[in-house]
Amino acid sequence: MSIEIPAGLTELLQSFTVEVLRNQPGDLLEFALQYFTKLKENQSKGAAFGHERNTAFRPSRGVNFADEPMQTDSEDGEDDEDEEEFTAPVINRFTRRVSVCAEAFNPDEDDDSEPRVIHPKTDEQRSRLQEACRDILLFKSLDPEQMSQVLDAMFEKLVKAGEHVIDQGDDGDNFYVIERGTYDIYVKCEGVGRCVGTYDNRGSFGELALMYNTPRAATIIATSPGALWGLDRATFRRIIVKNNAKKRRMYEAFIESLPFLKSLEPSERMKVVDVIGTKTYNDDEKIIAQGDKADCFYIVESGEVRITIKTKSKQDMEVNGAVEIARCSRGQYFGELALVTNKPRAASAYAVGHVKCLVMDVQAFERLLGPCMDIMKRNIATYEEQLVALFGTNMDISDPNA
Ligand code: 1OR
Ligand code: 1OR
Repeated sequence: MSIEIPAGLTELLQSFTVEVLRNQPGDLLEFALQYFTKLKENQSKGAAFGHERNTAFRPSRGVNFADEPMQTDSEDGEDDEDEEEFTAPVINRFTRRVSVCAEAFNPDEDDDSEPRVIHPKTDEQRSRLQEACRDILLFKSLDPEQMSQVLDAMFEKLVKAGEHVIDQGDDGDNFYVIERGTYDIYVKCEGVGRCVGTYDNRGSFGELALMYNTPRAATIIATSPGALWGLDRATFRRIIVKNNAKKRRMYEAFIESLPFLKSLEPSERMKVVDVIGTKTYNDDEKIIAQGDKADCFYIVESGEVRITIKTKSKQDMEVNGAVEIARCSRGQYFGELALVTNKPRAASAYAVGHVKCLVMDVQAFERLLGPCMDIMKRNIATYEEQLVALFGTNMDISDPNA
């Protein structure tokens, strides 16, 4: 006996799933009720099928993302695709944004006929911009032509202390690279905003809403006068999101194979790939300096990394007052300790030969690797035992300068 799948069932459930992923509703049943009611209404009006454009479904207040009121009116009147609220989803086989998490980039969006965004800059501005973008992980795997288009499209934005650069729940307009200034990250939890992190004169934010077509996931408030470089949504999607599709193909299998990420769902592992950048180091180059403030987490892709620790007493095995305590090779990670303990780097890390690492910033580490924390903490607990085995004494590894 064969079971027949009714025509339209797959598309119906697929579109619904996409909207659930886009809106992340707290109450799934309520969301489903609204979604299908709206769909039925539009179908009765003859509008749902055969429509050319898939527009976003927006739930009404009460079941929206993170308890944040959705924007219900367009403040600036811009013609943005995501501002069409309460429009029923269009179900056809050309539906765009088929999966928000598994495939963020749709090649259909790679419209080379779109005019390039260019904000002219003085030489002085361009050199400041290049300096600010030097360590931006999302830009690390762009080719020179892509990077040059990104730099052309970026524009300077000065902010005052107290200014909200991004508000949680809004639609995403720009991605921002920090040139200077300090910023607080607030995330609403049961309606109450909580400061969950900060940016201190470096880094970037605002990529998530643009990558996944989701509302802004956090509020970013300047806590000092600052300067940012903005990159518009269209250019971000055309270049960065397209490049992420390539990154996924390159790193999917490797990330999949890492035992310490096994607690992550496949879609979460893909998000790890989306935010990582690659960095390469020459033989003996310093990757981490003991005692430094930490802002990154590393996974070795190729080569070997030597971990050393400064000691007070001179011993046979020491080189320049530092002793080798561990080596990390392909698939192993380092640099987690300072991020987990919120303390300075407990050891230094050096390249042995040519080394390539996948690098993640601290915000992404905290946002994405929560489920892997048990494994990492268990491993950290063994550091102390290994220390005792190595030196026959117990040292406080969390404060190397003590
Ligand atoms: P966006 O486009 O959603 C807000 O706009 C930005 O804040 C977001 O992109 C990130 O770039 C940035 N959770 C979500 N977004 C964060 C977080 C964050 N940190 C920075 N952003 N968490 C804090 C981790 C330190 C997780 C909180 C549960
Ligand atoms: P971090 O952020 O402190 C240095 O930057 C990294 O070296 C650290 O994270 C770990 O990922 C890695 N003690 C301290 N850090 C270690 C150790 C370690 N092994 C690797 N790292 N051990 C205790 C001895 C002092 C382990 C010795 C085998």
